[in-house]
Amino acid sequence: MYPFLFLLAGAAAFGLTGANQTRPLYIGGLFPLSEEDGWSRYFGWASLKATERAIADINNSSEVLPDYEVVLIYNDTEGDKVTALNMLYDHIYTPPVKVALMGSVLSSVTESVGEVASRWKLVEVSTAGSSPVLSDRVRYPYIYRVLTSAAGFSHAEMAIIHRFGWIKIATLHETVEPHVGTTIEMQRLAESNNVNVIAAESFLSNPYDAVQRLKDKDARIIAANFYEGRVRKVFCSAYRLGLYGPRYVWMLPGYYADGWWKVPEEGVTCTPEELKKASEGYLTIMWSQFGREEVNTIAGITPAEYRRQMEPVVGWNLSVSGRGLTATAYDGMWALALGLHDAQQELGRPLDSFAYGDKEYADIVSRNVQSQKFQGVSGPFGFSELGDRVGTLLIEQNKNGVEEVIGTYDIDNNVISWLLNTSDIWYYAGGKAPFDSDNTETQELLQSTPIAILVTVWVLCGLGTIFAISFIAFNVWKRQNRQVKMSSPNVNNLISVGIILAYLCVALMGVDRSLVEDKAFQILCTVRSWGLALAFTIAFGGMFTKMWRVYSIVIHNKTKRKVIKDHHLFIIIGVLLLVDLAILIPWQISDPMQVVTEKVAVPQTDEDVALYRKFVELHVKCTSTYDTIWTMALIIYKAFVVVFGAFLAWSTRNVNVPGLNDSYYVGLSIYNTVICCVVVVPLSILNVSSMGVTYALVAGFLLLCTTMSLCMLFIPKIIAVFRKNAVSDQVNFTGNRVGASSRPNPGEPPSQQALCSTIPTDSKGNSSATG
Ligand SMILES: *[C@@H]1O[C@H](CO)[C@@H](O)[C@H](O)[C@H]1NC(C)=O
Ligand SMILES: *[C@@H]1O[C@H](CO)[C@@H](O)[C@H](O)[C@H]1NC(C)=O
Ligand SMILES: *[C@@H]1O[C@H](CO)[C@@H](O)[C@H](O)[C@H]1NC(C)=O
Ligand SMILES: *[C@@H]1O[C@H](CO)[C@@H](O)[C@H](O)[C@H]1NC(C)=O
Ligand SMILES: *[C@@H]1O[C@H](CO)[C@@H](O)[C@H](O)[C@H]1NC(C)=O
Ligand SMILES: CC(=O)N[C@H]1CO[C@H](CO)[C@@H](O)[C@@H]1O
Repeated sequence: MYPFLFLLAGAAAFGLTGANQTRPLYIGGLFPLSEEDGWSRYFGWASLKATERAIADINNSSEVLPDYEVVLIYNDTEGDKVTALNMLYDHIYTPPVKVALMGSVLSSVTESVGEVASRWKLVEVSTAGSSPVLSDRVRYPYIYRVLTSAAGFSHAEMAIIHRFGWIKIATLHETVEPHVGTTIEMQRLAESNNVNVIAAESFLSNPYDAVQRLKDKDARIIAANFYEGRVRKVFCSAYRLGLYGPRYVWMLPGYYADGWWKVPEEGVTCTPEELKKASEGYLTIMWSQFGREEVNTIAGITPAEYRRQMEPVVGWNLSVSGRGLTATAYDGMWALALGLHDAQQELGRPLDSFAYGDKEYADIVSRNVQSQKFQGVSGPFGFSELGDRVGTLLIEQNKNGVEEVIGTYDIDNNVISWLLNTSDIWYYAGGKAPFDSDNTETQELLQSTPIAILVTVWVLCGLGTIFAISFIAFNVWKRQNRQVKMSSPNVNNLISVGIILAYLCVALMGVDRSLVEDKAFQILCTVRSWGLALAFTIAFGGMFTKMWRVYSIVIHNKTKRKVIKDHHLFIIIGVLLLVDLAILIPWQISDPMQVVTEKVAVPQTDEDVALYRKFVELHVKCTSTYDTIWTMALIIYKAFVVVFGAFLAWSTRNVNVPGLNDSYYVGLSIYNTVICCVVVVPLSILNVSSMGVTYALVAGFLLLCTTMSLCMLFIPKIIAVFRKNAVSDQVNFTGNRVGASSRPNPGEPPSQQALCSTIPTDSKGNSSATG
C-alpha cells in the first residue's frame, strides 16, 4: 500500500516542487519539561525523546511521507494550562504553520489545549491525557491519545469487581481530571451492573476526612483515583484509620512511580514502613506501555530492542512493565505520520497546504489517523472512534512494595486474562477474596454445663440423698435408743429432709437450656428458686431452733422453767417458712421468672478475623424484672437467721446440755453454714468464668457444706449409739464439770418434755457461771 501511495504522492510532490526533494511538514509540540511538582516532566521528557526518535525514523523511511520532512517545533508547557495555552498561541501566531500538534501530555492541560486547538482545526495526538472528558467528540473532535481513556480503568475495575462477585463498592477521588471523569464512569458502570456504590468520597488535597467517611460507611472495596502527589497522604490516612489489610481491596490507577512509599513528603506523618504496610496488596490498572510480544514493530525492531535503544536517550531504565510514555509517544507520532501520509490521496493537495481553520484538511487527516492500526512498540496500536487508544490494560498488584503484573484486561472484549491463579491475588487475605461488606458470620455458642460435671454432681447428690435417707432410717430404726430419743429425732429428720431438698436443688441447678426447652426451663427455674429457699429454711431452721432451745434453757434457767417441746420448734420452723413464702409468693405472682438469653461477644482472635467469624456466647438464665430486689430480700432474711443462729451457737458454745446432746455439733453445723454462705453467695452472683466452672464451684461448695452438716449431726450420734454410751447427765458450764444430781435412770430415759423441764432445774444452782 505504501509503495503505491509513495508513487502517487511522490509524483505529485515532484510535479509541484520540481527539483526539490522534500518539503518540511511542521508539527507543533507541547511538553511539560520543567513542571514544578516533579513527576510530569519525566513524562514530558520521555514523550519528547520518543517523538524525536519517531520523526527521525519517519524521515529516514522511504515509504512514509517521502516528499516531506517532518519537523518538530516544541515548547515547554511547564505542566500548566495557562502556559500551555500561551505556547499554543505562540505556535499558531508564529510561522511556520503547524499541520498538527503532538503532546500536551497532562489531562488538565490537554483539555484546555485540545478545546482551543479544535477551533483552529488542528489535529492533536496527545501522548497521554487519559481524562474521560477527552472522549467527548463534540468538544474534542480532533484529539487522539495514545493511552486509553482512564474510563477504561473503571471498566477493568468493574471486570474485577464482577469477577469476585462484589456488589458493594466505594469510590474515592481527587477532585481533578482525569479522576473525576474516571470516577463518574465507575459510578455509571456500577449502576448498569447492579453494583451498589455505598460511599463516593472526594478530596482536594487532604484525604483524611474522606477516608474517615469511607471507614464510617464500612467500605471494603475501594476504587480510588488520584495522582501520585496524594498517594502517600491517602495511604497514611488508611494506615491511621486501619483501612487496610485482609478485609480491604484498594484499586488504583497504576501510574505511581515504583517505591513511591519511600519518598519523604511534608505533611505525611507515616514512616515508609507504615505506608508499605498500608499499601500491601493494592491492585492497580495500568496502560500496557510496552509491547509484551517480541515481534517486529513499526520501528523495525522489537519492543525490547526499542527499550534497550531508548534507555540512554531518556536516561533511565525501561522495563516491560515500566512507566513513562517512551513507547506510546513513539507509536503516537507514527500514527500521526501515517495518518497524514494516508490523507494525501483523499486530500488531493499537498500536506503543507494547511491553513488554520481548514476543516476539510483536519477532517480528512483526523479520519486517517483514527483508522491506523499497526504493531507498535507499545503493543498493538489503534484508536477507538472516540479517539482513545484501544489495546490492553495491565492489572498489577503491589507486593512487598513492588508492583507486579498479575493480569491483562482487553478493553474491546471486556475480558481479563489472569497471569496467576486468582486465589494468589488474595495472598494478603488468606487466599480468599475479601467480602464487600461485613460478612463476619456470627456463631452462637449456647453456654452449658459440661455433661461430666453435671453427672459428677448428680452422682454426688444421689449419694448425699441416700446418706440423708439412711440417717432418717437410722433415726426411725433406733427411735427407742436414748441417744436418738434425746436428740429430738423429729427435728433431725426435718433437717435431713431439708438437706435432701437441697441436694435435689443442687442437682437441678445443673440442668440448663441445652437439656430442656424454654418452657420446662422456666418451670425448673421457679422450682429451684423455691426449693433452695425452702430447703435452707427447713434444714437451717432445724439447727437454728435446736440451738435456740439450748440457748433458752441456759439463759432463762434462772428465772423460769421453760418447756420447749418439739412442736414448738416446728412452729418456729413454720414461722420461718411463712416468712419465706411471704417473699416467694408475691415474687411469683407479681414478677414471675422469665427465661432470658444474654449474648456475650467473645473477642475475635486473629484466626477468627481470617475466617470471617465471631462468636457470641448465649447465656440462658432465669431472671425477673426485680430479681435483684427479691433475691436480696431472701438473702437478707436468711443472713439474719444465719447470723442469729451463729450468735446462739457462739453464746452456748461451752454448754453441754446432756439431754440435748448434739448441741455442740449443731453449733459446728451452723458455723459451717455461715462459712458456706459467705463463700457460695458471692460465688454464684459473680460469674467467675464459664458456666461449668461456676456450677462446679457452687455445687461443690453446697454439697460439701450440706454433707458436712449432715455428718456433723448424725455421725457422732451413730458412733454414740453403737458404743452404747450412756447419756451423760452432766451439765458442763464453761468447760468445768459440775455436779449432776438428778441423772435420770439410764433404763428409763426421760421424755423430751421431762428433759427440757428438768435440766434447767438441775443446773439451776450452777447457772451463775453463765448468768
Ligand atoms: C526545498 O524547498 C524548500 C522550500 O520549499 C527550501 O527551503 C529548501 O531549501 C529546498 N531544499 C532543497 C534541497 O532544495
Ligand atoms: C535510515 O534508513 C536506512 C535504511 O533504510 C538505515 O540504513 C539508516 O541507518 C537509517 N538512518 C537513521 C539515522 O536511522
Ligand atoms: C517556542 O519554541 C520556539 C522554538 O524553540 C521558540 O522560538 C519560541 O520562542 C518558543 N515560544 C515561547 C513562548 O517560549
Ligand atoms: C538500570 O539497570 C542496570 C542493570 O539492569 C542497573 O545496574 C542500573 O543501576 C539501573 N539504573 C537505574 C537508574 O535504575
Ligand atoms: C489454584 O490454586 C489452588 C490452591 O492452591 C489449587 O487448588 C488450584 O488447582 C489452582 N488452580 C490453578 C489453575 O492453578
Ligand atoms: C532523511 C531525513 O530527512 N532525515 C531527517 C529527519 O528528521 C530529522 C529531525 O527532524 C533530521 O535530523 C533527519 O536528518
